[in-house]
Parts: sequence; structure tokens; C-alpha cells
Amino acid sequence: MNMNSVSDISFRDKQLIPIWNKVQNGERLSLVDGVTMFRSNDLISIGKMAHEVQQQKSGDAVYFVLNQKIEPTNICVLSCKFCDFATKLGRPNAYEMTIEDILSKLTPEIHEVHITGGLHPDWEWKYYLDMVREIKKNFPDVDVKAFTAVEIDFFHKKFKLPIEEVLLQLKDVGLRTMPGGGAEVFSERVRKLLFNQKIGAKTWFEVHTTAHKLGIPTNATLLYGHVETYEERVVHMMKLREAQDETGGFLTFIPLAFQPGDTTIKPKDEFTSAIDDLKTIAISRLMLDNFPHIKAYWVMLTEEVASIALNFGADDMDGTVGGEKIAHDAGAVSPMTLAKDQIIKIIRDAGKIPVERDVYYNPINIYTDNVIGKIPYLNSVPFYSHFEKRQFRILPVAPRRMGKLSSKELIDAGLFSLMSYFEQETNLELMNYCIATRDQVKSVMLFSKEGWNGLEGKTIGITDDTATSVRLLQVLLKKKYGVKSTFERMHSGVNDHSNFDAVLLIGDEALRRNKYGLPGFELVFDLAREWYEWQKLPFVFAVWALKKSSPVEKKTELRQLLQSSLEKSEAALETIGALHGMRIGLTPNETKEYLEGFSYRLGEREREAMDVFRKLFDEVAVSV
Ligand code: V47
Repeated sequence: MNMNSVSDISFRDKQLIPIWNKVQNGERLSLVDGVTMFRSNDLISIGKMAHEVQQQKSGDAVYFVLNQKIEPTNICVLSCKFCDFATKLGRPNAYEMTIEDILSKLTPEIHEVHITGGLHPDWEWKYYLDMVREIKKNFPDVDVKAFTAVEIDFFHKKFKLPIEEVLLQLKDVGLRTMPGGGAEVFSERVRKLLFNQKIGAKTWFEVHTTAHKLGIPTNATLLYGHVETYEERVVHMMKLREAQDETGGFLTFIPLAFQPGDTTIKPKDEFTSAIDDLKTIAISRLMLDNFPHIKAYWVMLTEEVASIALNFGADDMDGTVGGEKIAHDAGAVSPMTLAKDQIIKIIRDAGKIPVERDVYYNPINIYTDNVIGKIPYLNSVPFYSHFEKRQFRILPVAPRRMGKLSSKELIDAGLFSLMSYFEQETNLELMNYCIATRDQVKSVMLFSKEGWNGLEGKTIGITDDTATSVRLLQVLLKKKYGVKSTFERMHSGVNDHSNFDAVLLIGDEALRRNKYGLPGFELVFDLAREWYEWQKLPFVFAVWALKKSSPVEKKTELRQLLQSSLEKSEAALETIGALHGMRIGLTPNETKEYLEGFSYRLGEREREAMDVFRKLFDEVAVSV
């Protein structure tokens, strides 16, 4: 952990110091803390705190997606005061898109289509299902992010289907995630004033948590800068934080700056100030400690403010957003779409790594040189905790994804999953560092309803993040126990495990579940212990490697960096991971014991273990 100490931030507002202390100690911020920050004039210190927190979560990465917005109709049964987009059937500006119209807006390079629009009084349920199905049929690589909670609730009432059924049918035809709109501000006072026909907080949360339980991750928004108070903004964030604790299904939080247009809520040209925008982004990063991402939605913020927001806690720029109407009808001054090159430039200018992502935030492409991959788990902390960046940028990325990026030559160096290293051995140079267990690991765990032999013919859910542990599991099942099971990948951001007989988790999630249990799964197996008892060898989960083609100076610099970081970390194992450990529910002592269980240097026993494992998995046909 490379946290600044209080002395690194020159607080002008001393009231922020106790808040920073809380953040550094892993304590949750309160309503009073949130409101104190909103009332403070010390924007720069708030931004610095948020930036530090963001760095720990996503390093130098800023995500964007090539996306297209589709608003299939502006005809809406509601008349919300803040909305300049909606109209009524028969009015001259009313429009309705056919499926052909929708398909004509898409191109094969798009990765995400974001569908949301008016609540049409006459459209049939089949039309919505056909819309999603046809998009997936014609553009299989496009992921559909569609329908806000307001629309889902409308379908539920209009078509007399339970919310769960609405979502399941949509998922069945290809819905991947849901946008965060319709949340507005979770305040009855504001709802009565501005959108009294619209769903309130209770229904919004019911729809989102139901979606999470069905394996559909969602986003969350806050519409700010109209009649709401600071307190209402913070309460909104705290309600989201509580729901996220329960389901873990939110991907990103998007503060939406109110565009006044002709809404009459505010004078036409009275946009939110850049100071308020940046503060809201930064405070959301600090309050929403359990949200993976914070989005700077350039459409409503403007490109300039969004670009500064990337150093104020945001790590997500939405995307190219072709075809947006809601904000532009209400007077947004941003362009209608941003070219991919322009987004990349904005992110690079902010000193970050432009990461093109898919709908689940898996990196597809990156657009900067000198990138070092970082496995974002507690056990890799000793390598990075004293890692001064110098010429390298750090991209936190799950092991399996890092392998994919490196196979496209996008990563210069990193802690590679053992399997990725084996697959790319010809291009990679092994360094003398690794993550190897001595006996148990505690963070590569099979949570099961059955004993090993009972898993014959059963289905095992496999975390999307693993490249090596899944092979180890296959080897154990086939070679140690003579059992054949079916593997099914579970995508990240969702923790619905009910369909599986066993579940393989790795990293922080496994560590947390090892301590607190995974409901429904009585038996817990530590794969490294299973391996050790069988082979009497350590298990090497990851190795440090760098591109063979890298210049010699770069290789030398990285070696020195790693060595010095590791030495410093090993002298302070009880403190370096403490904060990270606390976030996943471990005491400092448990964190220290966990870190002490690893060998970080690749010795002879580790190399022998790598060879034995390689032979075994070569004998096992694997297809996951
Ligand atoms: O819910 C309506 C807002 C939202 C105005 O999930 C307005 O990735 C500002 O939810 N000024 C829809 N905002 C947009 C939305 C969204 C946008 C980008 C990304 C994602 C995501 C979601 O737009 C509505 C409402 O809160 N809205 N009118 C207005 N005048």
C-alpha cells in the first residue's frame, strides 16, 4: 500500500484531517463526514484523498468502451419536471424507432449498446424482447446494457410479470447489464417535488438487487445540481453503499450533473459549477468504498471537467456515446459523440492508461507503453507496496485477463499467472520472483456442497479471473481423485452461486469467503493444501516475467525496483498489507500470517513444482 501520510496533503481545511485518518485506517465515512466535505472549500485536498483511494483500486487505469446510445422512443407516460427529452404520443417531436432503425445505428466495432428511453403507452412486451434478441443476433460481439429500474418496473406493472420474470426473460435474450438511471435522488422530498409519478428508492433498489441476484450487474446514478441538499446527496451514496455490501452487484457509480434546459427548475444556462462536479466525483469515490468504479460522464460534465475528474477519483469515462439525446435535449454543450482517439488523448493527457473495456470492465485493449500488470490481490502487495513508478504505469488486472493482454503484447511485465507464463514462454523472460505457497494458500478455495468424490458429473462454477487455479483444480479432480466434473465460467461482478454444486474462487474474494463462509456450501477445500498433501511440493501460482524484447535498461530497472520493494516489504509484513486486509475483513494479524505463508522467490523447490505441475496438466485435456 502506498498511502500518502497526512503530511503529503497540505490540508487548508483542518476539518478534513480526521476524515483522511479514517480513510487511511480503513474506517467507513459517515453522513457528517460526507456533508463536511461538501461544505468544505478545500477542493484540492478532497481531490487528493479521492485520487489516493482510486489509485489503490484501479492504479493508473481509466476505462472506456466503444458504445452507442439508443433511445428507442421519447414518448413517455410520465412527465418528470427535470426531463426535457420526454414527450407525448401525437406531438410533432415524438419519435418511435423500429428494430431496423436501431440496427442501422450499430456497427461491428461497438462493444456496448446502452438502451434507455421513454415509457411507451402502447408497445408490447414482445417488442422489447425482440429488440435485444435482434441486436445480439446481428451483432454478437455487442453487449447489451439496457433499461433502467423505472423501465423494468413499468414492464412489470404493464405486462403483469414479476420483476424477476421481466429480468430473466431479458437476460435470456441477451441483456448483460443494466444502466444506473432512474435513481435521481433517493429522497422522498425531492421525488414529490420533481418526479412524483416515478418510482422511489424502495422499488429502484428492489429492481437492482433482484438483477444482481440473477447475475445481472448494474450501475447506479445520482442526479445532482437541482433542488437537492448536500445531505440528500450523501444519504443517496450511503444507501447505495449498504446495498452493495449486500449484493456486490454494482459496477460503477455515475454522478449526473443536472442540465437545466427548458425544465424551468433552474435558469436555462445555470449549469453546475466545475467545482461542484469535481467535489461530487471525489466525495463519491471516498464514500462509496465498495464500488469498483466511478464514472466521469463527459456528456454531462463536458470533456474538460471529465478530464480533470480523472485525477479526482474517477477511473471510468463511459465511452464514445454515439446518439445521446437525454442530456442534449436539456441543453448539454458537449459534442454528440467523442471519437475513440479523442478519448484516448484525454486519458493520456491526464497521465493515465486508456483501457478499452467490455461491459464487465474486462480490459480488451490498452493504449500506452511501459505498462506493468498488477494482480490486484492481497498476496501481491509485497511486490508493489514500495514500488516507485518511475517510467512504468501500473494496471491492476485479474490473472487471466493479464495473460490475454500480454498475449497481444500489450503488457511489458508483470506477475503472470503460471499458465499464462507457460503459454507465452517464448516471448517472456522469467524473473526470480513468484507467488508460491508453502502448504496451504487460503485464497484458492473450492466451496462445495459435496466431498471430492461426490463431484462426479457435477457442475462447478469457476471465477472468471483464474487461469492457473482452474487447471490445478482439473488436475486434482482427474489425477488425484479420478473425478470428472463440468466447469462453467462465472462472470465478474456477480455472486449468484445457486446453480452450482461447487464454486472455485481465488484472491481476495476467496480469502474473505474462507473466513466468513459461502452460504449454501458447507465444505471448503484449499487447493494448495490438496496439492501439498499429494505432491509434498509448494505450488507456484504466479511468476514475474517481462517481455524478452524489452530494452536491457528497462529490464535492469525493473529488477532493481522489484528487489528493493520486496526487501522493504518483507521487513514490514505486519503493516504493508494491513489496510488492504482490513478491507476484506482480516485483522492485521491474520493479514501478516497470510502473507508469511508465501514464498516470493523462485527457488529450486518452486522450479521443481512448476515442472511437476506442467507434466500433470499436459496429461489432462482441459477445455475451460
Ligand atoms: O435517469 C434526465 C438523467 C438519466 C436530465 O449506467 C438528466 O452507464 C441531467 O442513466 N439533466 C439517464 N440528467 C441517463 C443514465 C446514464 C447515463 C450514462 C451512463 C449510464 C450508465 C447511465 O438521465 C435519467 C436521469 O437521471 N436525466 N434529465 C437532465 N435534464
